[in-house]
Amino acid sequence: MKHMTKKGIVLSLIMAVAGSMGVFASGNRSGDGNAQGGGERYAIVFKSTGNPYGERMMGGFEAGIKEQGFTSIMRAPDLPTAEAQIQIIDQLIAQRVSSICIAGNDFDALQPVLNRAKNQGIKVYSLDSAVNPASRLTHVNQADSGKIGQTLIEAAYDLTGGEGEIAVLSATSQASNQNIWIDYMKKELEKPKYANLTLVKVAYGDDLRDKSVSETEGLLLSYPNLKCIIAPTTVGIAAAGKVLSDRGLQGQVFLTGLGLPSEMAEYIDNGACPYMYLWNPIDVGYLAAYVGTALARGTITGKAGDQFSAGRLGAYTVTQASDGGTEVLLGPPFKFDKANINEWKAVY
Ligand code: RAM
Repeated sequence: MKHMTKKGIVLSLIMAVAGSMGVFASGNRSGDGNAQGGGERYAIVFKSTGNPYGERMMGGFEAGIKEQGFTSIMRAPDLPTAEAQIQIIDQLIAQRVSSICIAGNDFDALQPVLNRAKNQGIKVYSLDSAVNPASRLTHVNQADSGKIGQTLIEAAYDLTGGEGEIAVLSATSQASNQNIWIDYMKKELEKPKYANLTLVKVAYGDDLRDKSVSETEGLLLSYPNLKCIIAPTTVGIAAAGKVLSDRGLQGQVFLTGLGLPSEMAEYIDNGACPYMYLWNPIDVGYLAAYVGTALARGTITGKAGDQFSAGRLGAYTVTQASDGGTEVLLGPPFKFDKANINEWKAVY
């Protein structure tokens, strides 16, 4: 895996240390790249502030822009809504940035403001949570969406012994990345192999810690026979890990999903979450930095087949995405369990 190289680990460690020092603590700030090299500004907009995953991704973006000699602008609204992102994008248009990379809080609702940006010559693309193909030149996808859905259902099958009630604890109901993954989970569940697994509920913790805790508590209350929670969000899985651990439910209700090793090590160690998956969020942001500059330079236009070089990650090709647009795919998801979590918890 690309993010398993030694060089990658060292760079990631540097990012992680910077993160733990609070360098990425605020979601609304300019990168410190004081425009050595032309003063072009490249913007990234995450879903909301206070999400350690988003902070690491923006940290990777900042590093990728800075090493090319440009300035990064990192923004995120306090709440994960499209309305709040529209305000931020309007401000970025006024700032005449070269590109806007957005983790969309809605697939369609940002289209008018993103078109305004496009009409000003700003290169618009998404990462993490895609906006619709008409609103973007391409999308930086963290991992194959179908594979994420399948892998998480296989995990639930394995953890439950193949039968019982399972639930999903998601982010917001409008998040396109979680919604695609959940669609693929449902498709996977239609296979005869999963006939004895029942998806009883999809709950939404909105990527807010407290809401994710109360939604987990609600699931446990409403479904006393619940055997597994799948949380395809780092905020949700950490909240669910805490609730299950506080209640001593290890071995009764299993947890899996997509989690940050640094936040989940405790719950992997204590058995609440036997294993989970993720990719390197720092690399997602770093790759996006190179997509932004390649679009601004005209090296790529965002059509399938376009090729570019992404610094330490090497060469990438733009490919067709399942939603009709195009994407740049980082790589496969990686499994974290007791055997490797201690190695990774310091990285991201
Ligand atoms: C959360 C966010 C993000 C997602 C990760 C897995 O932090 O919802 O969009 O990619 O989880």
